[in-house]
Amino acid sequence: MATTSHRNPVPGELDVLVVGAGFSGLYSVYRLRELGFRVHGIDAGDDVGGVWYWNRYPGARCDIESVDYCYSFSSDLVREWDWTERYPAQPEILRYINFVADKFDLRANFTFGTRVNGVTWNDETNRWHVTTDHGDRVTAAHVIMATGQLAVPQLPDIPGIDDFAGRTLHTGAWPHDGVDVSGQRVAVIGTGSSGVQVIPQLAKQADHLTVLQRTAHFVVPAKNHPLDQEYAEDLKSRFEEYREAARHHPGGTHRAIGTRSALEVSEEELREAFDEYWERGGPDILAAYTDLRTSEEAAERVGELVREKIRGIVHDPQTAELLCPRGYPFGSKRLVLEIDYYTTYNRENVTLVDVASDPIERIVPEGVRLRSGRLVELDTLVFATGFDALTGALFAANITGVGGLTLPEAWKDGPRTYLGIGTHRFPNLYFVAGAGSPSVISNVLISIEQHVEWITDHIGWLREHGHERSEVTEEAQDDWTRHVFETAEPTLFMKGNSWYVGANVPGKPRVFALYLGGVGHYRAVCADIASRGYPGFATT
Ligand code: FAD
Ligand code: N01
Repeated sequence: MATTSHRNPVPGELDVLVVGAGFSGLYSVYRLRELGFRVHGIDAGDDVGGVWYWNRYPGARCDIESVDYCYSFSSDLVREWDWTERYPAQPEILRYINFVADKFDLRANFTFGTRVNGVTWNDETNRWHVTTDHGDRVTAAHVIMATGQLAVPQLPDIPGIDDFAGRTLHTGAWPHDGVDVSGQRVAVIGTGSSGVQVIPQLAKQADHLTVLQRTAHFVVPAKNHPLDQEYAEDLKSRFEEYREAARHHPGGTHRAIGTRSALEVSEEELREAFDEYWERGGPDILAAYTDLRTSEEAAERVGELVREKIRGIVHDPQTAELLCPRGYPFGSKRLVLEIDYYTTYNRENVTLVDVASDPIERIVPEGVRLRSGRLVELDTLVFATGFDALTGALFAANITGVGGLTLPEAWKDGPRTYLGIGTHRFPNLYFVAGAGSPSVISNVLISIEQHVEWITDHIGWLREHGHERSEVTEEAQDDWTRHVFETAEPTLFMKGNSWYVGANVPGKPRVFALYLGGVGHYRAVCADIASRGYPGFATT
């Protein structure tokens, strides 16, 4: 493990600088080092892990199965690592990432505890000039922004947020030495994936937990369980074949894809299927019918079945009704997986407060004051309020391209990319698994490996062909951005006020910027472009 006391120096001259030491950054550095490039990575965190380094709140866990949420590039790695649970918890994923970093000696090529705060293109030298908050100055031919999708915690715009006399925490920046809330009055704001995971854990410890809910999310059981070792061994014995199938699947998973509309099945048949999915756990119901992502009527049929389940679990009818999601279609926000979430509301020490009907007016030294005048007195206030997704970390890095154009200026109406990989007027700059690509709509690990391999192959190709510069053309970018929009437009995603459309960040353009054309299709498009000498990139 790295420690803050030792900081690897950042080389002044590089072929490639990688920003980020999560799954994307680690694999980028590994691959470029294998290809013989002078490569170095920088991360603001004090060690590897990315999301799994920062999100240490109790209950943090993956919603993709462990056997899928892992690298596939090394058969030794696949053989040597054993997952213990169906859905791995944060400590296990972080152990896995550490295992990878140790196995491939990746820390030697990273500087931690360092934030990149300036990335500026020099059009005369065809180089990026990068600065950090430690005063480092780096010149790099290429920069890979492996800065994640959900790396910048977002605090709500509530007046008085700094006035609170107790402790405030954000799930995305959880203290490394843990938090003991025994005997305390605690509140959580936010009931998305993070809130749903942290609430049951805090309820077990706190004297009293108040959940301040603005919108109830659709939540289905994870049905997590210890991983059957025979099953895991069997997968390992045919892992490449198993993974290859996922690489060409629309979601980068092994989810069965239904061929019928949810509107054409009888009530009885729908219920039977729904109950089966509920018992099995996981988000696979989303793919069970052809139109759950496109028809509000179809989505509502399933949405109502979720509400029925909630009413069956939560004892207090008023609380149950408040927990029933309404006002947006099932599936239009990320479907949340739960462990003990709904049953937590049957505990005596948990209160659900509807801050949609009685909004939070201000945070005061004693706690949270609602518009009605009600004061929720607190010792600890937890924000599970999400992230400035996709563009947050990129904009914060102060990237300036050709002619002094900044990335926030270039993307003022939303991200504009070619393949999600690059953007016009920012040559030799690459994004991993972000806007314009399947990203978090897929099993991100599949998407990360594909992107890193494509980007590093491209950099290798440029070297082979004696090119110094690769810039996305405006035409290719316009076409791709239009295509991304066309895949999103018919879906229900635009109907949910979620981070998917930037709704959680004031002033962010309302754009669904992820590519919904399918992981397999996307992969084929990228491979085709590479095989044809990278049309859409002006290379010189
Ligand atoms: P990250 O892991 O976000 O790493 C980016 C790194 O870049 C961070 O360490 C950050 O410190 C660093 N960084 C950013 N800006 C700078 C800068 N300017 N200077 C220096 N360093 C910088 N995806 C799934 O597919 N399934 C899941 O179940 C799932 N669960 C998730 C749970 C949580 C709590 C969160 C927040 C996300 C989850 N995701 C999930 C999405 C997750 O983002 C990806 O799965 C994956 O971990 C992303 O890896 P990454 O390396 O691309 O980015
Ligand atoms: O954040 P979110 P998250 N007053 O944006 C509420 C991944 N992830 O951290 O819906 C009151 O989803 C907001 O309410 P509303 C996953 O991709 C995965 O939970 O805007 N409430 C909402 O309830 C996920 O989608 C996993 O009305 C306020 C919540 O805060 C993504 O990360 C685990 C408010 C934010 O929900 C983000 O999830 C964790 C206010 N002023 C994260 N402002 C797993 O894999 C915001 N809210 C399991």
